Amino acid sequence: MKEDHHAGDQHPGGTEWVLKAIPDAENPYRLLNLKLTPVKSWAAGIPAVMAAMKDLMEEKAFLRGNIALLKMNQFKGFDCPSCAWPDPDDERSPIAEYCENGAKALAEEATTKKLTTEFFKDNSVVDLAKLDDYRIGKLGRLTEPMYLPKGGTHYQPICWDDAFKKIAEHLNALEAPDEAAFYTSGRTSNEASFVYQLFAKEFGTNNMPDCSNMCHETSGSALRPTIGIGKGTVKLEDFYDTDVIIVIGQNPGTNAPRMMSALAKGKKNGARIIAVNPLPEAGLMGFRNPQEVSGVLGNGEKLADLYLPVRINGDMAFLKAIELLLLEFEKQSPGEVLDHRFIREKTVNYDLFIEQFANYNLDDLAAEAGLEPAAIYEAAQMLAFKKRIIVCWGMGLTQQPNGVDMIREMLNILLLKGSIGIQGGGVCPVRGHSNVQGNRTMLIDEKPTDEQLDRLENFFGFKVPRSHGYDVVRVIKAMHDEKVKVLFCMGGNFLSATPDTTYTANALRKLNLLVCVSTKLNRGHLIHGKEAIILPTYGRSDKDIVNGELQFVSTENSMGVVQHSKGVLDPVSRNLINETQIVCRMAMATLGSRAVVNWQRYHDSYDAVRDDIEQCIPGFKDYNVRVREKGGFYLPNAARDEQRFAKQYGYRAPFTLTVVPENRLADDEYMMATTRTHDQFNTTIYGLDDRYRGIHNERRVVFMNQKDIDKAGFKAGDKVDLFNYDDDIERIAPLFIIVSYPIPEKNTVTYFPETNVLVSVNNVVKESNMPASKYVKIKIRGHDPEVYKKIDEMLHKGQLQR
Ligand SMILES: Nc1nc2c(c(=O)[nH]1)N[C@H]1C(S)=C(S)[C@@H](COP(=O)(O)OP(=O)(O)OC[C@H]3O[C@@H](n4cnc5c(=O)[nH]c(N)nc54)[C@H](O)[C@@H]3O)O[C@H]1N2
Ligand SMILES: Nc1nc2c(c(=O)[nH]1)N[C@H]1C(S)=C(S)[C@@H](COP(=O)(O)OP(=O)(O)OC[C@H]3O[C@@H](n4cnc5c(=O)[nH]c(N)nc54)[C@H](O)[C@@H]3O)O[C@H]1N2
Ligand code: SF4
Ligand SMILES: [Mo]
Repeated sequence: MKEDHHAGDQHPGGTEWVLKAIPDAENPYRLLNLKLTPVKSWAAGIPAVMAAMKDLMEEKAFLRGNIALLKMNQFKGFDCPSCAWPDPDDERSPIAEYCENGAKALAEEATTKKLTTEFFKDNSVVDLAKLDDYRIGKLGRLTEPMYLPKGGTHYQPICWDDAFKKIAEHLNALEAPDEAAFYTSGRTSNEASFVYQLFAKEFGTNNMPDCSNMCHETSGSALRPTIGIGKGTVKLEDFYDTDVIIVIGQNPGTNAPRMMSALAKGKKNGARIIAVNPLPEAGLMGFRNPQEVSGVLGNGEKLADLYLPVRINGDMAFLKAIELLLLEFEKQSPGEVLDHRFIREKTVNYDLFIEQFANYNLDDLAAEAGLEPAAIYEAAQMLAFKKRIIVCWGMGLTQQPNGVDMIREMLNILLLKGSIGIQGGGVCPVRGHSNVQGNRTMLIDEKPTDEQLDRLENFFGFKVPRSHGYDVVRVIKAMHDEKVKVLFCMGGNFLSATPDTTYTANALRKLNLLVCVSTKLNRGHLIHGKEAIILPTYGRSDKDIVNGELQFVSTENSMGVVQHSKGVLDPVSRNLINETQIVCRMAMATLGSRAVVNWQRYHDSYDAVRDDIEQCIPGFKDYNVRVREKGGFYLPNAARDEQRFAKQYGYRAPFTLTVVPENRLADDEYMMATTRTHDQFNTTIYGLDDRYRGIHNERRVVFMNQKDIDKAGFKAGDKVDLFNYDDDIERIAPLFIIVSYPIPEKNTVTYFPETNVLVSVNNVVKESNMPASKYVKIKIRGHDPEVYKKIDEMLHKGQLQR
C-alpha cells in the first residue's frame, strides 16, 4: 500500500476520487509477467489438490484450514461457502467431500491475517482504493466495526451501538422508506435472509436488489411463467441415471467442480454428454478424480462426447436447429421422437410452436450458430430417441440479452420430448453463490408476489409495502438520480460486481450513507457515500455462538435441499456478531417502539426465526425438526414431483415462440464475454492464474482467434486497449495483452471484474433486466499511453458522470 502512494487525499468530487473507480488507476494498470502453457483438456487431478494446499499455506491457515476441511459438507459440519452444488443425499466420503475451489474459498475465510484499527489509521481510503481486488482481498479479515465520517479520509473504529444508532438516524431521516435499498449477496443464511427482508418490509420498502439480479434472475424469469417454479427440476441422483446431459454456457470444472463427479458417474452408467461453449473448457472435456487411483495415475475420464464451439450468443440458432431436426426425425419415425401424450396432456401452444419451422433451414441456423451442420445433426441424433435428458446452464446463457428466450427454447426441447418432471430428465440451472437459492426462498426479492406478502401480513399483522422495488440495475440509476440515499449491503462487493464501474462509482458517491456487512475488505467499501460504515461478521466456517451456545444456520442448495451448517473455526475477533443479530439490532435501533415484530426474540434464537419461517413460507413444515435430520430435507417442487406446471395455463407448460437474433458486428468490432478464471470467486481474487486455460500470472488478457489477430494486424502478446461505445459514450479499459486462443472468430473473452467498466448499465437482458455481461461489443486498438490522459480528460469534463 504505502509504496503505491501517489497523490494526497482530495475532496470528494475531485479527479482522484473519480479515478478510484478503476483499479490501479494511478499506477497505470501494471502488467505482471504473463506465462502461457497449453490449454488443458482435463480438470482436477493432483494439481488441484496442490493448488488448494498452497492457498491454505499462503493464508497462514494450514492446520486450522485442514481441520475445517474435514468438516466441510459433512452431515454435522458446515456448508461449503463457495458454490451451490449439492452434496450427496446418502453417503459422504468421510475425508474429502469438497473440491479445490471449495478449499480455496475456505482458505480465504480461514485466514489468520487480520485488519486492525492501526491498519485503517495508517492507510487512507484513497490509498486503499488504488489497490485492485486481488491485493485488497489478501489483507485479511475485518475485526471490528469501522466508520468513515463526512469528509473523512480514514475509516475509524466505532462501537456496535453507535454504528446502529447512526444507521437508524440515516434511515429515519429519509423522506420515504423507498429512499433506502438493501442489497444481498448469496452467502447469507436462510435465517439471516428472512429477518433481513422482514426488516426491509417493516421499515417500508421492497428495494431488495440482490446478486440474483446479475446471475440467475434470467432463469427465474424464464421458468416461473412456464413450469410454475423459478428453480430447477432435477436432483443429484438424476445425473446418475439418465441418457443425455447437455451442459451449455457453464464451466463446471471451475465454478461447480464437484459437478464433474456427477457427470463422470452419469457417464459411467451410460449417459452421453454434449457441451456447448465458445471455449473448450477443461472441465467439460475430461476429469481426473483426485479421490480415485485412476484419476491420480491414469488419464482420467473423458466427459463431453460431443463438444460444440458455439459462437457467443449463437445458442438460439443452435437450439432452433436441434428442434428443426427433431421434427424431421419425427416425420421419418412417427411417434418415436416426440412424446405426443405429454405434449397433449401437459403443454399448450404446440401447434403454434411447430408452424414457425417452415421458415428455418439447417444451413442458415448452423451458420448463425457458428457450427458445422453435421455437428448439430450429431447432437440431434444423440437426443432423438432418448427421453431422459438433463439440460444444465450457467452465465453463458443467463447473461445474454435474449437469455430468457434461450432458456425457454431449451425448455421447448424438453417439452417436445416429455423430458421434464421425470426421473433422469429436467432443467438444471446451476446456481452460483452457496445460498443464493435460499435467499430467494426466504423472500429476498424486489418483486414479491401478493400471495407471499399476504402470508407475511397475516402472520405479523403490519402493513407490508406492495409496490415492487429496485433491482440492481435500477438501484444504480436510482442512486445516480438521488432517489436512493442509503444503501445497505449484506455481503458482496457492489462496486466491482456491477456493470459500468465508473457510472456506478459516481452513483455510490451520491449516497448519504453506505453500509457494508462483510467478512473482508473489498473495493465496494472504498467508493462510498458521504458517510460509510463497515460491519464485520462471521463467515460460514466460523463458530457462531449465541448466549454461550454454538449455533447452526441453514442453507438451500441448487437442488432445493435445505440443510444445516455449523461453523468449526474460532472467529478471528471477539468483536464479531452474526448477520441475524446485525439485522435485529438495526431493526430495534431504527424502529424502536414502532416495531410490531419481536426483534429481540429473533436476536436471541435462530429456532425462533425458523419457527416463524415455517408459518410464512410453504415447504418448511417442522423446520426445526427436519433441519436437524441427517442431510436435511427437499423443498416441494410440483414441476419436478407431479408435472404440475404454470397455474395460468391450467398447470400445463406453454411452448414459447422466440426469434433468432441477428448478430451483426462492424469490421472492427468484436463480441466480448466476461468470465471467471479458475482462481477467483466472483470479485474475490484468490490468485493470478487461470490454470486450465493456460494463463499464468496475469488477469489483463483478451482471448482472440488467431485469424482475427492476423486480420487486425496484431500479434499474440501485443498490448491493446479495449473500448465500448454503447449509448454513444466511450468506455475504456486500458492495457490488455492479446492471447491467441481456440475461440470462434469475432469473439473475445476477458475476465470479470476488470472489464466491467466496459459493460453499459443499459446493456441488459430482456425481461430479467440483468446486465448482459457476456454480450459486450468492443473495439480493440494498440495500446497508447495517451489513453490514460484521455480517461482523465473525460472524467474532468464529466462525460462519464452521466
Ligand atoms: N470457483 C468459483 N466458483 C464459483 C464462482 C466463482 O467465481 N469461482 N462464482 C459462483 C457464481 S456467483 C456463479 S453465478 C457461478 C458461475 O458459473 P458459470 O456459469 O460457469 O460462469 P462463468 O465462468 O461466468 O461463465 C460460464 C461459461 O459461459 C461460457 N459462455 C460465454 N458466452 C457464451 C455463449 O454465448 N454461449 C455459451 N453456450 N456459452 C458462453 C464461457 O465460455 C464460460 O465457460 O459459479 C459459482 N461458483
Ligand atoms: N462482468 C461480469 N460481472 C458480473 C458477473 C459476470 O459473469 N461478469 N457475474 C455476476 C454474478 S453471477 C454475481 S453472483 C455477482 C456477485 O456479486 P457479489 O455477490 O456482490 O460479489 P462477491 O464477489 O461474491 O462478494 C464478495 C464479498 O462478500 C463478502 N463476504 C464473503 N463471505 C461473506 C459472508 O459470509 N457474509 C458477509 N456478510 N459477507 C461476506 C466479502 O467481504 C467479499 O469481499 O457478480 C456479477 N457480476
Ligand atoms: S463443488 Fe462447490 S460447494 Fe462443492 S466443495 Fe466445490 S466449491 Fe464447494
Ligand atoms: Mo452468481
